Amino acid sequence: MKLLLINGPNMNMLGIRQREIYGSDTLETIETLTVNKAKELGCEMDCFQSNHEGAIIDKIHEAYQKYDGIVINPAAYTHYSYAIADALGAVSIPAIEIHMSDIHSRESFRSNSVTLPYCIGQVAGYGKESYAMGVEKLVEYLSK
Ligand code: CA2
Repeated sequence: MKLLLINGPNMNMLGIRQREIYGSDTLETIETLTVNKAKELGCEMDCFQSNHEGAIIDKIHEAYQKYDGIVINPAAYTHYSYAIADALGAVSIPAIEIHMSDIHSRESFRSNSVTLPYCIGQVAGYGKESYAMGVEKLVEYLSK
């Protein structure tokens, strides 16, 4: 199985700023941990991060007929990007939504996800572990 990991805006700043919320690991470390989890489960994984909505949409479109599943942390786009939500809906690739922080116990605007209806589920609040948990759930779903 081929999986794609997508991280949204500001995730390239992980480990550099706001370590009290998101921890001290860099995006590179998190990508490596996630790819290793995918390998453990017999899957290949490519990684992509962008601060631009259109670039994320283009990547989701490119994933059509190329990847079996998507692990996505849309970051702040989670809360308002109907365009990313539509892209996930358009390709119909099983996707799982990841958040490092518990978006349900932070500012009220963070608790709503417009992308979740186009995902098989959400893992939030377990820091970098959210990613590995998400890969497990996605592979379990794809193996059914
Ligand atoms: O908890 C998550 O994973 C989030 O998706 C992270 C997003 C936030 O907008 C979502 O509500 C929840 C923020 C991305 C990271 O932003 C940083 C900002 C400064 C330093 C490091 C990361």
